[in-house]
Amino acid sequence: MRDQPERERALRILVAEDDFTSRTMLQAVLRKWGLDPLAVCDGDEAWEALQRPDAPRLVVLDWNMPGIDGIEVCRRARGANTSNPPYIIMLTSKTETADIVEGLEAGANDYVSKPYRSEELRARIGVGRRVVELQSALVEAHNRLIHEATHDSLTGVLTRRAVFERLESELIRAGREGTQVGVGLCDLDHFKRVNDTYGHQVGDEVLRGFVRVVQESLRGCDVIGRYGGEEFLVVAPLPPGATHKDLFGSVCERVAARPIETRGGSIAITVSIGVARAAGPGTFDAVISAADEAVYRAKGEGRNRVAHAVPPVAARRDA
Ligand code: GH3
Ligand code: MG
Ligand code: MG
Ligand code: MG
Repeated sequence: MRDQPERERALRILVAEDDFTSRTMLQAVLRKWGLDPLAVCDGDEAWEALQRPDAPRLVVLDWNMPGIDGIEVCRRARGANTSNPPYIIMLTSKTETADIVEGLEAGANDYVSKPYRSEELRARIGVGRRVVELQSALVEAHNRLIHEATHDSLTGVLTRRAVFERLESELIRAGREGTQVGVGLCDLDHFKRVNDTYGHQVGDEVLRGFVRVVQESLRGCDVIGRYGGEEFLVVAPLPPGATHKDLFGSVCERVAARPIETRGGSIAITVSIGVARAAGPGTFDAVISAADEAVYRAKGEGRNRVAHAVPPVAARRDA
């Protein structure tokens, strides 16, 4: 059941109605229309159901109920900060214009008076269904675009811009918390030779494989992004008193020990890593240049190694 596509599954709909007979009849009719009703008999239960991660997106809501009333449920649902708000149809015996206005102003999307005509309720639920489906599609497209804008299409790691933003915020946080952030600039050794020997496509496979191997060494709080070409930037927050020797040392060793399997065969690679530490706002440019200089040193000293910039970059007083 869980794997069934959304479209084929009966759409779930929350029915909040305290009157037993009305609730039972409504459930029966909703089922007949191919919906999957979840029935509750008071406002508190309705609000609780709406807060669940798998909350129904369509709601038929009575006004007068024990506990919080339907109007309050609407207000709370509208006040909640969610990208997927429910579509709420108030179904109530209150028929005055002032009631309708109050219901809509509290956040209901639609208002149907009791006794309702079944075909009208069905049509209004159809409208709600279209709105909910459109909204889901928009949220999905939005999330996909955000992912595409922040992730490198070849390797799946963060883009240069996204990893820079992460570094900037980690530096500010470290300054506030009195900790440090390490950056490891990882530059594949003699990568041009891989392309020259095996071709660009195999080179691409090697870049993807390299990222997978690096990710095995990273902790949950570390991130990796593509700095450019065959260069990657790891941002690694440091707890007080700790160093990055273990982290970047293990990245370097693991890369050297794990040839990448490609369509051109198994390709052994190595990486040179320049590591620098900093904390506080205003240290961004300096920490990147310090890591850059350290990579240069690692290359000069024979590649396949980690070089550390010392001392840590100090925060600018004016920042
Ligand atoms: P060094 O050890 O000094 O870093 O040598 P290197 O060959 O790695 O450095 P160099 O800067 O000379 O070459 C980097 C190569 O990386 C050249 C470029 O074609 C290749 N490259 C950059 N981006 C990509 C990519 O997306 N895919 C592939 N296949 N190759 C890339
Ligand atoms: Mg009631
Ligand atoms: Mg390079
Ligand atoms: Mg290189």
